[in-house]
Amino acid sequence: MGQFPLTLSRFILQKQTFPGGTGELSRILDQVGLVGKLIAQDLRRAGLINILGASGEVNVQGETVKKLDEIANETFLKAFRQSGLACAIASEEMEKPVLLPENWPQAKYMLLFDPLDGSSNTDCNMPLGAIFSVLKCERNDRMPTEDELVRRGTEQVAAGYLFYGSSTMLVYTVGQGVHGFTLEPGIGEYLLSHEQIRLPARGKVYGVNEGNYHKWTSGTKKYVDSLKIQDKATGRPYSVRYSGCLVADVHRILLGGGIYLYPGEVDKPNGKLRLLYEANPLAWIVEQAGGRASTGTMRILDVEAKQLHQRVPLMIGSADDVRDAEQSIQGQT
Ligand code: FDP
Repeated sequence: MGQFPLTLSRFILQKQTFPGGTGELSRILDQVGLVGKLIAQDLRRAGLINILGASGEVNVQGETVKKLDEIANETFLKAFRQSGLACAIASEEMEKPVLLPENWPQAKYMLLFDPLDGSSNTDCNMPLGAIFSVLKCERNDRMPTEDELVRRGTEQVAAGYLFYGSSTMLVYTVGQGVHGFTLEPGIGEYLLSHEQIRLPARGKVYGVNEGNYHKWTSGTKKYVDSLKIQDKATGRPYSVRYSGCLVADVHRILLGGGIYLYPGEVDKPNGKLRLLYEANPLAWIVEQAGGRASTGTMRILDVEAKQLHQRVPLMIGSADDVRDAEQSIQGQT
C-alpha cells in the first residue's frame, strides 16, 4: 500500500517549525489555499457563468481589467479582511494598499499578491495563476503604513503561488525548501505531491516573449540568439515554452530546469513585471529550490524596493542558465 496522503494543513503542522511561531503564518498559507479553491471553482465554470472578458475598467498599471481579475482580487480581499490574519494587504490590481486596523495588533503579517497572473489567458482556457508574498510587520507601537509594505525580497517570511492548470496546485516556501501540493477535487484538500523541489543547474527550455525581440538590448538579443545555436555538447538548441502566464512558465522551469526571461527593453529598461507581487516571491521560491533570479545585473532579492508597483527585469530559473544570461546582458560574452 502506498503512503497515506499528507494534506497541506497536516504538512505545515508536522514539518514546518517556526521558532517562536504562533501558527499564524501556517493559517495564512491555509487561507491562501482556500482562496485557490474558490477561484479554481470559478475558473472551471468560467465559460458558463458570464465571467469571461473585460470588466470595462483599467487598472493602476494602465492594463485592461478582466472580470476574472476583479473576482480573484475580491476573493483575496474578503478572505484576508475577515480572517483577522493580516494587518495590511496590497494587490497588483489596487493603487493603494488596504490597511486593516480591525486586525491590528493581533495580526502581525502583511500580504502582497497578484490575484490573477496571466490574465490574457482567461478567455481561451489557458493556464492562470496567483502569486503571494508575506512580510512581517516589524513595529508594534502603531499600524503599518504603505512604506512598510515596500521592502526588499530578502525580508519575505513566506512566498508562493497558486497554479490553475490541468490541476490546481499550491507551491510555497517559508525558507526551508519549496513544497508543492495538488488539489484533490474529490475531497477538496491539497495533498503533498512535490516535496523539496530542486531545479537542475541547467535546463533545455527557455521562455520569453520573442515578439519583443526588436525592443531588446543587444546583450539580451545575443543571449536569446545563443540558445538557438546547434551545439550538442551544451544541449542547444533549447526549446521555447511560453504560455503567457508567468506562474505556469516558472512552474515548468522549477520542475524541469531552464530559464524564463522578461527582460528590460531599450525604451522600457525595467520591463513589465512587478517587483513586489511577482519577481520577489518567485525569486525566493526559485532560490530555495537551488536556482537563481536576477535583473541581469543583480540578484532580484537584493533590489531596493522604492514603490509598491515598481517594475523590474526578470531572468529566473536554473543557476547556470541565469548566469549565462547575466554575462551576455552585462556584455561579458
Ligand atoms: P498578464 O499581463 O497577462 O497578467 O503578470 C504579467 C504577465 O501576464 C505574466 O503572467 C506573463 O508572463 C506576461 O505578463 C505576459 O506578458 P506579454 O503578453 O507581454 O508576453
